[in-house]
Amino acid sequence: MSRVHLLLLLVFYIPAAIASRRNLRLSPADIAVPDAAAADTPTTYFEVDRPLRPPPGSSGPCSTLLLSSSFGFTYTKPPVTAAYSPPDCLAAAGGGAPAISLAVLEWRATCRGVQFDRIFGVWLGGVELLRSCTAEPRPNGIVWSVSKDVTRYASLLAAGNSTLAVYLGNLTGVYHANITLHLYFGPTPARQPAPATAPADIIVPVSRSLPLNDGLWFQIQNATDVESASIVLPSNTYRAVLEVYVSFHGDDEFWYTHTPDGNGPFREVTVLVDGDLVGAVWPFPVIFTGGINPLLWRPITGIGSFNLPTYDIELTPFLAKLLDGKAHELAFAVTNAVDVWYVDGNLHLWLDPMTTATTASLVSYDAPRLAAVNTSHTTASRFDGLSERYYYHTTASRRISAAGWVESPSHGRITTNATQTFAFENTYAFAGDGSAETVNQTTVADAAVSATDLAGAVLYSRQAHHDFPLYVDIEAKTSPHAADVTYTVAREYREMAIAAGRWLSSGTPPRRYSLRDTQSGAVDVEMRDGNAVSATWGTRQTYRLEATDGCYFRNVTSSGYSVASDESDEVCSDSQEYPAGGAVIGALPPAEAAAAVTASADELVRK
Ligand SMILES: *[C@@H]1O[C@H](CO)[C@@H](O)[C@H](O)[C@H]1NC(C)=O
Ligand SMILES: *[C@@H]1O[C@H](CO)[C@@H](O)[C@H](O)[C@H]1NC(C)=O
Ligand SMILES: *[C@@H]1O[C@H](CO)[C@@H](O)[C@H](O)[C@H]1NC(C)=O
Ligand SMILES: *[C@@H]1O[C@H](CO)[C@@H](O)[C@H](O)[C@H]1NC(C)=O
Ligand SMILES: *[C@@H]1O[C@H](CO)[C@@H](O)[C@H](O)[C@H]1NC(C)=O
Ligand SMILES: *[C@@H]1O[C@H](CO)[C@@H](O)[C@H](O)[C@H]1NC(C)=O
Ligand SMILES: *[C@@H]1O[C@H](CO)[C@@H](O)[C@H](O)[C@H]1NC(C)=O
Ligand SMILES: CC(=O)N[C@H]1CO[C@H](CO)[C@@H](O)[C@@H]1O
Repeated sequence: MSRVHLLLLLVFYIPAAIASRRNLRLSPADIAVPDAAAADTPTTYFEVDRPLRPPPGSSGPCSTLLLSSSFGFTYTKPPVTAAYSPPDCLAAAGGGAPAISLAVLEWRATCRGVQFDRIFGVWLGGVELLRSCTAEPRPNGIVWSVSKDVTRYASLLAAGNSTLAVYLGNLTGVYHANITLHLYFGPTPARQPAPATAPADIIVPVSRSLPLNDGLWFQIQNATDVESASIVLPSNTYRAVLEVYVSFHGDDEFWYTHTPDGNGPFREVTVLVDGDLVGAVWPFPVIFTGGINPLLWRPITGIGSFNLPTYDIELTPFLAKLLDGKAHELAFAVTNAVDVWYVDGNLHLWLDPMTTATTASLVSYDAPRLAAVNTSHTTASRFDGLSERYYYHTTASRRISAAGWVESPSHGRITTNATQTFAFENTYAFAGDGSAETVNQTTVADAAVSATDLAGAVLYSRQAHHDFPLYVDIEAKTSPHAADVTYTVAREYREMAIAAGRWLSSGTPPRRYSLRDTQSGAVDVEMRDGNAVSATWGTRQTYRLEATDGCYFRNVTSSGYSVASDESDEVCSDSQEYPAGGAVIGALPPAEAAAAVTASADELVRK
């Protein structure tokens, strides 16, 4: 029996009792036939993202190759490392983090042959700089690159000698990769950065330390697994933000398809300080390059797959707990987790050089229990009187709110109030004969932070809204020796934020950021006698960013491996919505966000 046939049986025969897991992965061999008409030159894969532009008047780039390596035989081995020292041009530009106006980390790699997608991470001094997934190679090779804005790590890049570590566990092919740092320097003289809104003064890693095998991330294997690092904060800290990196693999790669007889489809990463919940991450469902059907991600890869999103949690209200000069446990857990989640974090800290110790107090803290509900039911004989349909509906919501003050000589007494609110809705349905399955999900995350002085004047405030609708549909039409399987995926990464306050340069309008990144794709696979004989596929992505620091629009469509249409510009049309002062507006309830995405998927399938 061929692998494809085995796969079809897995897809088509789904007894309800074990209905929690479906095979949403095809091996490279399963798509070898449709992929056989290979090009003679390497194919370029890409993720749609904004081009990175240095602020006007900047000089550079000054480019430094940090690491060049071939990743073969690397699975469960120690990460590849290289000694890092700040590039000479940084010292020439005045040294120190404030000289850097833009820092870009570029990963560029080639691979050929047959290889599953692999997750990898890049760390500098234990601080994660990039989490990414490799592209899946074709017989004649592929090439791809990722450029990430790493300006927020400026203090680390300038700090001194350190170790760069890259973990990429290869299984069958060799990846040749280069990592280059491009630095741009601000117009002279480097302006005095506004407190707390410029890159942090130091970054404390919340990850595993070298030497080790595997990545520096923690591996969270189940719902009771809690992984932590012991951290000590400088006692003159006046602001703390935890940046969290998250990816999900193995049995939880498609967590949104789990049914309540397994662990259900709801997941959240919780962050604990000495055992108390201080924040949460409700992640964007990144689909890796081998996910659902690998052809869907060629050549336009899935949103966030080459540059995984990270999530910020304001920890300033909790500084009272952390500023005693003693070690504290910063821990991660994943609600309902199944093996395995890779999670770690970077603690960004702002220090007051005028003192050796700030003082702080927690004013209020409110974190009601997670509200979560699963329901399920079965409907017999929908169209044909033969097939039963199983439906699962899950909702969840959470709020975490804390306020606290920090007093320091430079800034006086600052009261910070931080609130996170979340909502989640998932509908999962499948036909008992395996001929259809559908995921219709959305996650909404709102975060509000405000820092005020003793007189009540706003030093800094930020409201952010995230919306992650996801729709996946797999439909199979079978006859005795043939099958036609259609995979459809539609989703959106929506982010809106508005920031204001005295800590932003005075006189400038509030900083606004609005991104709508929508992707929909479909692949149609024709099977005969259990073998895939042909496949057609296409993807459309529209990316619309409007922000105070620049705009970008791109509309790209692919058909098979070719780009069918591609238009882009950097004109600001000011047509986006933003959260307005105080409250977040435009907060699409989960149901409406999911409906918007499924409407675009319907259009795609009909076409
Ligand atoms: C990496 O850099 C080396 C030296 O510049 C170059 O020969 C090689 O082609 C590069 N590899 C990739 C994957 O870009
Ligand atoms: C940092 O590394 C460079 C290059 O290896 C070396 O020349 C320099 O002495 C090191 N500096 C310190 C402070 O260790
Ligand atoms: C959960 O994972 C941890 C860490 O691997 C392990 O020690 C523990 O036994 C697991 N618990 C269950 C219930 O499987
Ligand atoms: C759904 O059911 C599972 C398994 O009983 C449970 O672990 C989970 O907490 C429930 N709720 C959600 C929202 O997933
Ligand atoms: C913090 O902000 C939340 C939401 O805006 C509000 O309900 C709460 O009263 C504030 N807490 C304090 C101590 O100001
Ligand atoms: C994107 O391009 C396609 C194909 O050219 C076109 O039909 C569609 O209207 C465009 N969408 C936007 C938002 O410009
Ligand atoms: C997806 O879910 C939303 C919210 O429950 C609903 O309005 C929409 O019709 C659903 N789409 C499909 C195709 O089921
Ligand atoms: C552990 C593992 O599978 N390593 C593979 C890495 O890539 C080389 C080259 O293809 C293989 O020979 C190794 O088996």
